[in-house]
Amino acid sequence: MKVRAAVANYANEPLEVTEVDLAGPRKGEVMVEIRATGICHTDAYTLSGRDPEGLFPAIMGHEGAGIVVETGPDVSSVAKGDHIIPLYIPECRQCPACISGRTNLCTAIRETQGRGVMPDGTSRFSRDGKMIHHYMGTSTFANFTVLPEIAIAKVREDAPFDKVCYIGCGVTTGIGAVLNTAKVQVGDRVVVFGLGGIGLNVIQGARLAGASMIVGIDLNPARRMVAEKFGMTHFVNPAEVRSELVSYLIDITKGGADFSFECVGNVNLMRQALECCQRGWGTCVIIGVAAAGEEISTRPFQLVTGRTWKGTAFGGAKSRRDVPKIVDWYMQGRINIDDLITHRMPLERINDGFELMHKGESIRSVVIY
Ligand code: NAD
Ligand code: AHE
Ligand code: ZN
Repeated sequence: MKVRAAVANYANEPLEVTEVDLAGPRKGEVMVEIRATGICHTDAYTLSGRDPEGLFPAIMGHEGAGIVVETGPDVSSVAKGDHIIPLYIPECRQCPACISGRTNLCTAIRETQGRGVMPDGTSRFSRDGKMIHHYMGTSTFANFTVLPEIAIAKVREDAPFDKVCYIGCGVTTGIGAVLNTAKVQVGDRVVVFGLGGIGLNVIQGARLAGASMIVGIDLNPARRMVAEKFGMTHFVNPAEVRSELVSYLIDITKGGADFSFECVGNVNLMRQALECCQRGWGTCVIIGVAAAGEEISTRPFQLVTGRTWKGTAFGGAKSRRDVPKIVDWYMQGRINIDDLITHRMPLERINDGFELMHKGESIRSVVIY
């Protein structure tokens, strides 16, 4: 069938909004009508050409919400009409990673996902007979997409698509990093580098966890007000700090952070985020994605003296289990998504969404189909 999509033809070029062909779901697959999708910085990263797994042409997007329109053979966990959120980290519940109980990084389809194809090695998207790659197994920048059944979370039907799409990446990543990966405790001191679509969700996660001090760091002064609304207690603009940033942070946290979070993707900040942690036990959680070739470094003494560096993908969330729960939290008013969605646009204006992100004017832009 013909569907409308924003195609990434080449790195560093605007997406082309056009009609493409989408083949129906095969065994274990589901066709979904995407109703809304957020634009995450990771989409911009891959479009920049710096992602070693970036393939072109591709249909990007990984923060969607929609409705099941057709199921392929052997699909049993979802049915036509179900409201769903696509999952770029699936949960097969059978692979060694899933059954380990130690990680959310399901390995069932990771290899084919990275090659931009469905688990059987082929693509459902094409144009003029030439294949177009899937992206992160989700391709939500199309009004219809095909997903493996294990990459779908069924959610309640009263949840608005244009808000809960953000749970498909940013909300879960930020809140999950605090609750699942760091396990922040009541009274902890938290430092957050980068107050964008992810960092502001880390802030709201830290407030949920009962952190006593939440320091937010951003070069963009406009982030201060919204971050305060989400629970930030102290704002730091590195451009205005007269002393060395790490010493300044250790000073204001009275010894260092119990937990710090890097939400930018900048390896220099990753080092600062580790080094501002409390001697003896402080943990730095890396969320930001840096390109292949980038490396993090620190004096090993930083680790010898009890600091820990760790990372998280999708906030450590077990996707099919946890995403419906986070949708419930939103519907119960326990978390705020509405104030982070600053811009809405039709697919035809998706390139404006990327521009707003690069200019620091948006927190999340959401494309409404
Ligand atoms: P964003 O563009 O919305 O936010 C980035 C923020 O960092 C902006 O507010 C910007 O002003 C700030 N910033 C930039 N340089 C800075 C500096 N030197 N010092 C302080 N602040 C600075 O991006 P986002 O959508 O929040 O994504 C953030 C990062 O998280 C990206 O690298 C993205 O790829 C990554 N990410 C990772 C996961 C994961 O599962 N690990 C999930 C989603 C996104
Ligand atoms: N292809 C990229 C991978 C970047 C990456 O780490 N992605 C995160 C999700 S970011 C969502 O906005 C992730 O899920 N990582 C786990 C995984 O298996 O990829 C690169 O840089 O190589
Ligand atoms: Zn994302």
